[in-house]
Amino acid sequence: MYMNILLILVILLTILTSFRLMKVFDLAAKLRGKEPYEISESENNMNALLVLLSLVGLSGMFFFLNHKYYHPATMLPNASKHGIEVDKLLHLNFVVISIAFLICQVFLMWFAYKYRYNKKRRAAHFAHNTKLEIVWTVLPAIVLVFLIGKGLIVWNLQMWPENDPNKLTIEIYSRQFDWTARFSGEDKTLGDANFTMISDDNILGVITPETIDRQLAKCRKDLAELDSLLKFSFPNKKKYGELKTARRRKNFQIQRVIEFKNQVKDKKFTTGYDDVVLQQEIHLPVNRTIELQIRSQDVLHSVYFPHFRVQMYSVPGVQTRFTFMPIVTTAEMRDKLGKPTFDYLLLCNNVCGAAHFNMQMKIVVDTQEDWDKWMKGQKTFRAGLMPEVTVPDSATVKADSVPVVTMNNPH
Ligand SMILES: [Cu+2]
Repeated sequence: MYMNILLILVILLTILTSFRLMKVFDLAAKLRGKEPYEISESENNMNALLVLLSLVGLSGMFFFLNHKYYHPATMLPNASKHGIEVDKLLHLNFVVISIAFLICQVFLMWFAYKYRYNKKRRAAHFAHNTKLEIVWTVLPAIVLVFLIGKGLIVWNLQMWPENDPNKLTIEIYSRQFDWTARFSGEDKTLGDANFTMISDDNILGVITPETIDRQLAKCRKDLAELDSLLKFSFPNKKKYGELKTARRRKNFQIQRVIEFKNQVKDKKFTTGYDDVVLQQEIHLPVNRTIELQIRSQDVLHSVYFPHFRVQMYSVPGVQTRFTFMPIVTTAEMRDKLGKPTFDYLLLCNNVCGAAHFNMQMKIVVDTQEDWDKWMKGQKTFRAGLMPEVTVPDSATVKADSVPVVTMNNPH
C-alpha cells in the first residue's frame, strides 16, 4: 500500500521535473538568441547516426533471438506425420517474413540517415507514381497468395484426409477443468451421447438402456425434491422464481430422457457398451490414424497436442474433428531427447477459467502390440455401469444380445 503511494509520488515528481527541465532548455535557447525549436546541424547529424546505430543494434538482436529461440534444435520435436508438413510451412513463413522485415528495416533506417535535414537540399515532390504503386501492390500479393496457397494445401490434406478403415476414433471431451477421452471399442463406433444424460457417474452423457433408467429415476427424485421445496420451504419471491425455473428445466430434461427411452425400441443404444472412458492418461498406437471427435461441456476450450502439431477448438454444442497419426513412440522420444521422464501431453490452449493452466492429460504412444495389451486391460463403459455383472469378454458379447437391465437409482 505505502509502496504504491511512494511509486505514484516518484512518477508524478519525475513528470514534473521533466517539465521544469524543458522550460530551462527553452530559456537557455532564448538567452543564446535562438528559437527553442531550432535544431542545430550537429544535433541533426547525431540523431541520424543514432538511427543508423539502432539499425545495427536491432538487426543484431533479431539474429540473436532467432538463433536462440527459433532453431530446429530448440524447437519442440515433431511426433506426427502431418507435423512434418506443418513445420516446413512454419519455416517457409519465417524465411519470407524475415526477408521482408529486414529489407523494410534497412531501407527505413538508411533513408532516415541519408535524407536527414540539410539546409541546402530541397525535397523532391511527386504525388503519384503508377509504376511504383503497381510494384509494391503486386509483389506482396504474389508472395501472400503463394504462402496462403501452400497453407491451404496443408490444411486441406489435414482436415479432409483419405478415409482409413483402420483408423481409431477417440472422443475428447472438455470441461472446466479436465479432459475425458472415450475410445470407440471393438465395434469401432462411439455410443450416442447427450447432455441431458450427464450425471456424476456418466460425465459424457453416454446413452445406454441402463443410463436412461438411472437418469430417469434420478431426475424424478430431483423433481420430487424441488416440489417439496416449493411447497414446504416458504421461499421468498426470488427463491420461488429460481425454484420454478429449476423445476421447468428438470421437466424438460425428463422429457428428453423419456424420448431416448422410447427410441430404445427401434434403436438399441448399445454401441456405447464397449466404449472405454478414461481420464488422467490415455495410450495411442503408433503409426495409426487417430480421429479425434471433440466436444465441450461448458465453455470454449482448445485441444492442443504440441508435439503432434494438433490444435482444434472444443466448442460447446458443436462437434469438431482432427485427424492425425503419431509416428514416434514415447520410448523413442525419451531416447531421442535423452529425457527418461518425458511424456506427451494434451493441454488446453484457450484460457477457460481459473484452473486452465492445470488442464492436461498424459499421452503415451505405444507400439501396436503394447497398445493392444493396454487396451485389453481397460474397463469398458458397460463393465463400469454394472460392476456386479461379470462381463465375459466385450468381444464375444453381441450388441443385440445384451439384455436391457433396469437399474434402480443408486442414491
Ligand atoms: Cu480449458
